[in-house]
Amino acid sequence: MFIIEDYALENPNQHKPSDTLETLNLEFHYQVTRTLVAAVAYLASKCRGDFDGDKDVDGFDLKAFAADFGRTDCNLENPCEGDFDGDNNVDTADFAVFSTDFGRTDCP
Ligand SMILES: [Ca+2]
Ligand SMILES: [Ca+2]
Ligand SMILES: [Ca+2]
Repeated sequence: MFIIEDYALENPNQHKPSDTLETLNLEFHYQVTRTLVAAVAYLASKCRGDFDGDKDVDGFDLKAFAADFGRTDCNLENPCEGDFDGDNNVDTADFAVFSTDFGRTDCP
C-alpha cells in the first residue's frame, strides 16, 4: 500500500496542512486499491509451474522442470525453467514451489 502513500505527484497537498480528507482524490485511491487487490489476487492464483501455459501443472510441465533440475548456472542470458526463488539454481527449494501447484488445472 506504500504506492498510495507515495504518490506526491498526484496529490499537491501531501504533507501540507491542506492535506485533508476534503483535498484527497478518493476516486484515485479507490482505483489504485482496486488495481492492487486484483494484481495480488492474480499473482496468488497464478500457477508458477505452468511452463507450457496451458492452464494446468501436469506431467508436461514436470518434464520442463526436470530438464533444468540440478542446474546451477541460471542467468538472464540462459534462464532456467523453474528457478522460482531466483538464486540461479533449480534445486529442491524450487521443487517445493513447483509441487505446491502440481496437479492444478485452474491456472489463470
Ligand atoms: Ca501446463
Ligand atoms: Ca497440460
Ligand atoms: Ca532456485
